[in-house]
Amino acid sequence: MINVDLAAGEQKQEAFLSLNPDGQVPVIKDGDVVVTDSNAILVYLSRKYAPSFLPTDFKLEAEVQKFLTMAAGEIAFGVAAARLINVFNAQLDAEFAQQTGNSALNKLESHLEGREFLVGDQLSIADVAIYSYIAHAPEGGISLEPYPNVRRLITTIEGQQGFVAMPATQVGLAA
Ligand SMILES: N[C@@H](CCC(=O)N[C@@H](CS)C(=O)NCC(=O)O)C(=O)O
Repeated sequence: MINVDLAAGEQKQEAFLSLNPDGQVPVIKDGDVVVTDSNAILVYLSRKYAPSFLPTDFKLEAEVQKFLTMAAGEIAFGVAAARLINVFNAQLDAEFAQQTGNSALNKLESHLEGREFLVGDQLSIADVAIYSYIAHAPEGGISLEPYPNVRRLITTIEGQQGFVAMPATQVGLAA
């Protein structure tokens, strides 16, 4: 694994741009194959190395896709944006981020009532896709206290064999 120093702008330098012209992490290189974008990476990795993480049943696969869209949409613009504002001082609309974040959490909370996982009866890339920003929502000032089903899913994911936590935020976290 190669860490990219975002604060120093390493992602906008030629070496990195040759892998991802968008100048954003994450990127994976698997042999000759380069894949950018977190959801694309999840699809690639599950198809190639962990097929049980992406069901082939049409209906379940469509369900998974719905949560990938949510991860790149409401979650990115909600809890993830709120964290960017709080931790990295990003110039984004804080009220919009809080509302969008809580709205997505409410949807997840209802969906998870009586379910262990987001899709079907086993872990899939839907759960992985929503995990990081949701688990770190409190860093954006969005409490997970009102969302017990969401907290249960986070605990389930963190209990999986091979789980690796995101490094603690190093910079600027408001006390
Ligand atoms: N849709 C992309 C978004 C990637 C993204 O926003 N990456 C952020 C870090 S989480 C980044 O590289 N920011 C640095 C920059 O844009 O310069 C994905 O899901 O991979």
